[in-house]
Amino acid sequence: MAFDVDMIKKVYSRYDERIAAARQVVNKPLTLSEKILYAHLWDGNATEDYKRGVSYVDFAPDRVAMQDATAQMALLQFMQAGRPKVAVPSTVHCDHLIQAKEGADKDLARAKNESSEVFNFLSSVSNKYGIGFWKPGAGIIHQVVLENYAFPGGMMIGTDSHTVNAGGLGMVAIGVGGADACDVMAGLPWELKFPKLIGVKLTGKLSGWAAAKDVILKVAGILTVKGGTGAIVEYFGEGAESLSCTGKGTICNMGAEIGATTSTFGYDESMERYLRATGRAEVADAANAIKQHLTADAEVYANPEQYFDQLIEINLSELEPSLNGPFTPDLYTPVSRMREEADKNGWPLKVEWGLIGSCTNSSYEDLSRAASIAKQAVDKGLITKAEFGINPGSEQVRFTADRDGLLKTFEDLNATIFTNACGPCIGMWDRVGADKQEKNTIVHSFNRNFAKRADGNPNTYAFVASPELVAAIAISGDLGFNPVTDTLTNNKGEQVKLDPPVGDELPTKGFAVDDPGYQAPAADGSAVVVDVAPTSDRLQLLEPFAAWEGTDLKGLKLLIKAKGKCTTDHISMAGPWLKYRGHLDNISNNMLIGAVNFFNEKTDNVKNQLTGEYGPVPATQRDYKANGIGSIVVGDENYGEGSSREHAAMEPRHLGVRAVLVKSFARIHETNLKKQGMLGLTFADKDDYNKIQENDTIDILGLTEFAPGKPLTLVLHHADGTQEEILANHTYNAQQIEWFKAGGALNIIRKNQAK
Ligand code: MIC
Ligand code: SF4
Repeated sequence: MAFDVDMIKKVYSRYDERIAAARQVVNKPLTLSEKILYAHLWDGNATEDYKRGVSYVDFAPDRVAMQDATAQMALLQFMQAGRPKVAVPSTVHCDHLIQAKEGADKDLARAKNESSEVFNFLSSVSNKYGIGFWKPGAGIIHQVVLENYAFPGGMMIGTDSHTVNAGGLGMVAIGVGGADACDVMAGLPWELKFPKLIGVKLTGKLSGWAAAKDVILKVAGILTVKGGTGAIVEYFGEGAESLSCTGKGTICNMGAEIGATTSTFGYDESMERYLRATGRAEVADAANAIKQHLTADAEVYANPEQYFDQLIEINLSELEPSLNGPFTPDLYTPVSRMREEADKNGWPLKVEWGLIGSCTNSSYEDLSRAASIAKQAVDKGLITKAEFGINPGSEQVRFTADRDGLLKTFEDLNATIFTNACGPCIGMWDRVGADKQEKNTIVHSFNRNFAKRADGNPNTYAFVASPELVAAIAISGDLGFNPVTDTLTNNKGEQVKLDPPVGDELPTKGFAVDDPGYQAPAADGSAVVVDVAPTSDRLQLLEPFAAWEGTDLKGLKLLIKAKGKCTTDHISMAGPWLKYRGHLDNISNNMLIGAVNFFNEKTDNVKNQLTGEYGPVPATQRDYKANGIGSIVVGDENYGEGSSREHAAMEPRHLGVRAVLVKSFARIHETNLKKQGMLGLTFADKDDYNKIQENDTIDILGLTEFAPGKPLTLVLHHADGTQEEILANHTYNAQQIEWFKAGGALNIIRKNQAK
């Protein structure tokens, strides 16, 4: 699997010098996040004290990770860059394209067959360009990365928002769009606005039913889905040290749900134990040698309020197990209040499914703690009320859990063991009856619970919880069940109580695996041919987007004014659409079909201003395109929250949308728009959102003087002949303005490469 110990040692060998240089410029004690950031400056030693939340900085990440659903677009772009090999160690993981239905073996065989074209493409591109390839069934990207590649003090980017999971092993790991990954693989710097820093001080120690998951569920409740935007969340304190490494991963993983750039923890013994248990003693030794740099300066943690932009304190000893949901991951309800809340809000109490898995919670520890609950159900004669599905995080976890009897315990409850893959977490779930769209409740240990996400049913109420709580609630079949206080009736009619979960942080007999599912790339890949059939409906080579025409944009039609939450799942739905992730034209047929039209409250139903008729968003936009007319999309707060999928930016670009104007953006999506040469703008006055009318034609003025910090003017031509002017802000820096002018960042790389 070749984790690159030499690369890691090289990174460590420059830490002394880099940190000394950072101290000079920053001139105060350093947080861990700053240490890692300053140790990864593209230009070497720091010469400037970067302003948090303001300065754009070029970084040199150590690694790139990609998953199958986003790697296709990332690698199609990389193929256009004209490089023979990736410039930094990179991996591809096949995990998103495997549907959960009957159980691991059958599901995997079916997926391999259905998506063979895509898997073969990814395998041959990887082989050609020096990328490590993890086959379907090898596991979920973030679990595999944590087990094999993440290392304390490293910097990684990945084409998936949950790349942040690797913060559990003390990395600064950040989710990006494929175009960013393509830059780094092409040997270019990676740019990021220097993040703000949120400190989370953990005191006390978890006990009883409380789990690491409950820490982040609580933080999400406090910060909401937007609260982490533009910030790195740094966890510290005795409580942090008491958590396992994979537990820390869970906490960092769901940092994506609060919009945080990433989250991280200082290097400690739990990380050392994990490194050694996963065959990386050499990395642990190397990390021990520079330990002082892999955590913040003591002064920072002694007086955190002076060094973080915001500080949160959580006492683990008082933490209650909880569930977040439905429909948004920040709606926090402690388990003791769930029955009351569910009654009040009309959430169905009967639980139909309990799902354990996803990159958030599929470690050995997670399975062992949940299994301890499952075992009690069997031993105490309880009949499980809900159905159970398990997705182990990696083949190594699965093999070991199988050897240790954990999977058998779940099977005794009639659980279905699905493939080591994302499965239901990304809508790859053939759930029987979901098409009937009945109102129902499921509980899962995943991270996201947006409407329709797991099974496509808008009436599925999904709640996020720790695996052990999911197990308990699935056994009881009752969303209001509180295992801390409540009893259940067993098959003899007796009242029994579940004891709190117990589990092993790491397998006592060590990890084992037969075939981890890894394929190393060819040493010299120059002869490897990558085939993309021109007739394929799954893959399509990319054509460069057209450059900006050099004038203001006039006469843009309003395509849609989206109302309320508009995540990347609303803009470019996953589930059944995942199969078109390598075919830009085909996947564009899902563009914005989940967004709610402000004017009629319907999804995928907008007015075509040319015909006056209402129709699907993609078809309407294709009509504008065919008529050579540009359009504009208007949105609400935190537009594009959720995933890193750049299809949400490329589809509008491909279909001729010229600008996206919103109240606020989620970071990755905003960057994705910029990279693809789109205009991503925000209302200077958020109330101007109300001025946008259904029949508006809009001009964007000021583009010929497009400059950093300078707002653009929009003229709204209303149907009644009146017009209004509003101001739109943007965050484009000089470089990003060049991307816009060139028609996309890739056009610049391609040009430079040809020189
Ligand atoms: C997700 O959890 O939504 C995904 C699928 O993993 C995405 C990436 C994608 O859209 O492929 C993410 O989180 O970035
Ligand atoms: Fe896969 Fe779900 Fe994790 Fe995304 S959040 S990487 S879909 S398991």
